[in-house]
Amino acid sequence: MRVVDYSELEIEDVREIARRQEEEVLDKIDPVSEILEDVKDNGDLAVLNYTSRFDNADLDQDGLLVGDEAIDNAYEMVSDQDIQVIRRASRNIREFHRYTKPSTLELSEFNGMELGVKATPLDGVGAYVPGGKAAYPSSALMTVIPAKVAGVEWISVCTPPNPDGEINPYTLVACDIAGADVIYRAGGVQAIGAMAFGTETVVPVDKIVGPGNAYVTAAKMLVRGTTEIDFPAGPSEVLVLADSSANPTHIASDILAQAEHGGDSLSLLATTSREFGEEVLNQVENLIDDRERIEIIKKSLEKSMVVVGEIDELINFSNDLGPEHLEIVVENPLNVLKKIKHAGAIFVGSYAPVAIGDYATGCNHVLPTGGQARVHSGLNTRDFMKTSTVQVVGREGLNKVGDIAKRMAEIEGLEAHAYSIETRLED
Ligand code: HSO
Ligand code: ZN
Repeated sequence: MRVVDYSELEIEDVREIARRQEEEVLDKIDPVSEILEDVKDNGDLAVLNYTSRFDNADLDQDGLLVGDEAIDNAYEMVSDQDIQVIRRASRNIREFHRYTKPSTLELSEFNGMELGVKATPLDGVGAYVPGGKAAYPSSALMTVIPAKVAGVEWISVCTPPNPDGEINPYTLVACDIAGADVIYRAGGVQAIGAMAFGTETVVPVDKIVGPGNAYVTAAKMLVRGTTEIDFPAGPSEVLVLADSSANPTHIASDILAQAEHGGDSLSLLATTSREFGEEVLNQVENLIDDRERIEIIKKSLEKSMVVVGEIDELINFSNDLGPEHLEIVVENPLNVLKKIKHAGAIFVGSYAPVAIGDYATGCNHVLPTGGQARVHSGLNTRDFMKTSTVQVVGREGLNKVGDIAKRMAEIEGLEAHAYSIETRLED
């Protein structure tokens, strides 16, 4: 991990850090489009072929669908305590998402009219839950529960099988507790294609959400148009903004936690104190040997960086970056929080490691990465809803604004528009 002064950084360096995933995703466009075309043309057969090629799992057509028996078996394989933990996590996620859900219909008075918005859920949503070597039951909770809370009628999950053709039992239990209607054994590009175009087995959906690798992200971008997607959620990243009041061991533990996600994940520390930054690096060295995923961590830390600067410079750095996760561990965190413009999820205080939000606070962990937090919010109930405007207009409202509409219509040469107002004004 290198230590740099903020003043040495060019804005281009910062942009490059933020956009590190862009090129990786763009590189995949050609192979990914070929797979998508194949799935579109050949349905289940294509999905099964790619499942065999990429996941080393030989399924037959019936194997694409997870049946009740497989779910019952999964419950048998997971201890009662762990089922309770998943239930508790899901309760917190449900509560937070209920609390932040937009109200269904809200009307207010404007110029003698009643105006407002009516929010309605999407009909069908597909959640992509990464799998393969690692299992992410938490991502099943984070995608399915907000959809359920939003009122989506049909929620499917695609997740890749292991070489035995099975899905991790924790993921299955989490999908079931979250309320998924159907689970498919399919991963990668073929899963995204199947949910977008539909196959003999996989029902097409209106929107696909969830994190994935560069292939999955490229596929989501390519099916846009056929179906909606959430946002690019690629390799994970954290920016820790800390001063010397923070505990260096805690900060080092968060850097290591971030790094274990994958060789392509990114951990950055921005600090007002060079000594503190160096102490965090010492702690990383001390702690790294005891970590199980040390090889992945080492790979990820190659790109990591400590940036030293004044607090306002570091806030600018963060805003230029738009990190997926931002930790604020300084003496007056609320002053810093006020100035933060772009970040997927913000963790405030020394007892708020990213991992607490990954699993347990109830906030969502599916977040925009690669600088996308500059324009996107993290996954939330609004992603599963859209709004219609509602305009209740009576005589009073018409009298107040009718003349505007009539004259604007005349200016635009739309005589029939003007007439539709006039005939009412004269009533
Ligand atoms: N930090 C990841 C989510 C996750 N962490 C899942 C552990 N499991 C992206 O926000
Ligand atoms: Zn994580």
